[in-house]
Amino acid sequence: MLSILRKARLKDKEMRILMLGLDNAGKTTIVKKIMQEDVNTVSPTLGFIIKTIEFQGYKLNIWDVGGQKTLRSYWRNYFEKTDALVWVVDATDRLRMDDCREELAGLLLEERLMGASLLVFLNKTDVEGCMDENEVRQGLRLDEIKTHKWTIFRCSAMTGLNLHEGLEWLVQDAKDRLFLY
Ligand SMILES: Nc1nc2c(ncn2[C@@H]2O[C@H](COP(=O)(O)OP(=O)(O)OP(=O)(O)O)[C@@H](O)[C@H]2O)c(=O)[nH]1
Ligand SMILES: [Mg+2]
Repeated sequence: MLSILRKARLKDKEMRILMLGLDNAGKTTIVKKIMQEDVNTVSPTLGFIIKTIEFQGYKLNIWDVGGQKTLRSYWRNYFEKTDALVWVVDATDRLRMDDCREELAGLLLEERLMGASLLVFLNKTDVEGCMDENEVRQGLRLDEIKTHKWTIFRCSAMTGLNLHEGLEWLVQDAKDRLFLY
């Protein structure tokens, strides 16, 4: 039933994208960059922000939710109807890799996120000495994920590197799914 509803929405070329990750990962900055807004005026998100963009004929509703530890228990309020999960990782934050992996693992167990594809954005890769894809792939144990279709893109909300490529993957994934079930 859920998959039928999801498919109907995808047919209408509309997607609901849930953007999560630890605080300070750069979620809001990524959304701002995509919207071509000023990226130098972000502050921590205390609730959530929804932004809608037209991308390659699709209407993408992006839900950007605050990631501070005290706010994470509210994440579950946003799971419903999610087509894709964007997990944003701070490539300079080696110290919180375990925290990052555990939070992601928890999300992947959520029944309401079962049909969602997973895009991991490895953000802040403009910073020298940051982690690369392989390090994070291992750190998050991405290769063990069998329940969700996933990919990882290194990106930068500052330079805009790979942000469009990431969205492109999401839209292509939505198109593929129209033929799948
Ligand atoms: N160098 C660099 N800094 C970044 C990048 N993206 C975000 N930042 C910085 O990281 C900090 C946190 O960015 P936010 O976008 O507020 O992070 P967030 O994930 O939305 O944080 P919460 O709302 O608390 O969950 C800010 O100081 C940004 O300027 C990036 O790609 N490169
Ligand atoms: Mg934010």
